[in-house]
Amino acid sequence: MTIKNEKALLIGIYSSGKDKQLCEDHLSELERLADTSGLETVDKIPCSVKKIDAGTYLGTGKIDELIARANELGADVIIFDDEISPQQQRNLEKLFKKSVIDRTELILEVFAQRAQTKEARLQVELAKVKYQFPRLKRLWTHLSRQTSGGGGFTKGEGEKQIELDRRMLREQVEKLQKEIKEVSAQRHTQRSARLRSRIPTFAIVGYTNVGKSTLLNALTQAGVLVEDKLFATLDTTTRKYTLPNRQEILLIDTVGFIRKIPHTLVAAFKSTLEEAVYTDILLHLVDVSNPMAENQAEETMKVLTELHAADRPIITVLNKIDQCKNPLLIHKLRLKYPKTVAISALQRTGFDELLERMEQEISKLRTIVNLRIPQSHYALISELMREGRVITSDYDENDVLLQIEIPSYLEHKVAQFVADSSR
Ligand SMILES: Nc1nc2c(ncn2[C@@H]2O[C@H](COP(=O)(O)OP(=O)(O)OP(=O)(O)O)[C@@H](O)[C@H]2O)c(=O)[nH]1
Ligand SMILES: [Mg+2]
Repeated sequence: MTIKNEKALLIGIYSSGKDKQLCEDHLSELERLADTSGLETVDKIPCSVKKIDAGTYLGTGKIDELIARANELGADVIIFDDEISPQQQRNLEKLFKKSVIDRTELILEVFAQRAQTKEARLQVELAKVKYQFPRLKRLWTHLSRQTSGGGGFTKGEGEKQIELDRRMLREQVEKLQKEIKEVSAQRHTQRSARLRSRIPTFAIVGYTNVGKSTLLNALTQAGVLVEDKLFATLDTTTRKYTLPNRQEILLIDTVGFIRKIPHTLVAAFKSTLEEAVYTDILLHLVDVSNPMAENQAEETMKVLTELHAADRPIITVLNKIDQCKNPLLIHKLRLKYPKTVAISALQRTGFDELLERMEQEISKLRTIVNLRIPQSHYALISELMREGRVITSDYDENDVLLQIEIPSYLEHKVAQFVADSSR
C-alpha cells in the first residue's frame, strides 16, 4: 500500500531560543506521523520566526533558503508543524512548486489510511470534507495520487476539485452525517446491553503509542494490533476480564490522542470517543519512556475535559517503566496525578498493584437501584441496609420495595431483584 520514496521536508517555528528544544520535539513527533503515513523525512528544520507573514507564513528570505534546501534534498512534499491558512498554503505551493501541507492535514491522512471499520472510515471522511470546506481544493491524498514520470506530483486533479462548489460539499456532509448516525445506532444497542449488564467498565485512554492496546492484549489476549506507529488503533475494542477478586469487568481499548488533534477529527469521532470514555473508570496510560510524557498526559487530560470525561474516576498508569530513563519524571507524575501505578504492559510487571487499584476503585462506585425483594431474603436485605443508603422504602405484600444507593460490588447480588433499570 505504502508508496516509498516520497520525501518530506518538515518545518517548525519557534519565537525565542528557549522554545527551540520544544520545536525540535514537536518535529520529531511530526516525523513519526510522516513515517506512519509512509513518507520518508529528509530533514527537519526549526525556524526562528519573529512574525508570521499573513500571505506566505514565513518571510521571503527564509522561504528562499527552504526552497533551496528542499530542491537539494529532492523533497516531494513540505510539511509545516503548525496550521497554515488556505491562502498561505496556496501561495507556498506556488513558491515551492511542491505539495505543501500542515500537521492537521497529515493527521487526517494518517487517520484515513488507518481507518478499518465502516464507521471510522465515514468519520474520517466527514472530518476531511469539513477540513476541505474553506480550501476547496483536492486534499492531499498521496496514496491515490499517480506520480508523474519525473517523480513529482501531478496537479490538475486539484484544479478540478476547485470547481466543486460549496453546495456539493454541504450535501456530502449531510449524507455522511446521516450514514454515521445509522452505523452508530448499532453501537448504541451494544452500549445499552453493557449498561443493562451492569458490569463495571474501564476505558483505557491516553496519548497515541503509549501502550493501550498492549495492556488490553496482556490482560485479555484480545489480539488487538500493536505497532510502534502512531494511531495503530482507531476503533474501540471491548473485552471481558475477571479481576483477582472474581469481579467481572469490561475493558475498552480506545483511539489515542495527540497534541493539536484537528478539531474536525474530534468532532467526527466525538460520539465514538464519548461513548468510550463515558465509562465507570478511566485508565489513563502515560508512556514514561517518552521525554514528552508530561505534555502528553496534559494533552490527554485536555481532550478528556473537552469530552466531559475528566471528572470520572481516573487511575493514572505509568507504562513502559522498563524503558524509563528518568526516575524524577515518575516522581513528578505521581505528585501531579493521584492514584498512580507504574507498570510495564510489555513485560507484564506491576499488574498486581494495578489490578488491586482497579478493585478498590470499583468498590467506591455507587449506583441507585429500585428493588423488589421477597422478605424471605432477609440476609441480603440486611446487607443492603448496612452497606447502602436507603432513599425510599415500602412494602407490597411479602416484598420489600427499596430505592437504594448501593456500592457497585453488590450489584450482581441484587440483579435478579431489580424492579426497573435506573442508573
Ligand atoms: N518497552 C516497552 N514498550 C511497550 C510497553 N507497552 C507497549 N510498548 C510498545 O509501544 C508500542 C505501542 O504500543 P500500542 O499498544 O500499539 O500503543 P497504543 O497506545 O495502543 O497506540 P495507538 O493505538 O497507536 O494509540 C509498541 O511497539 C509496544 O510494543 C512497555 O511496557 N514497555
Ligand atoms: Mg492501540
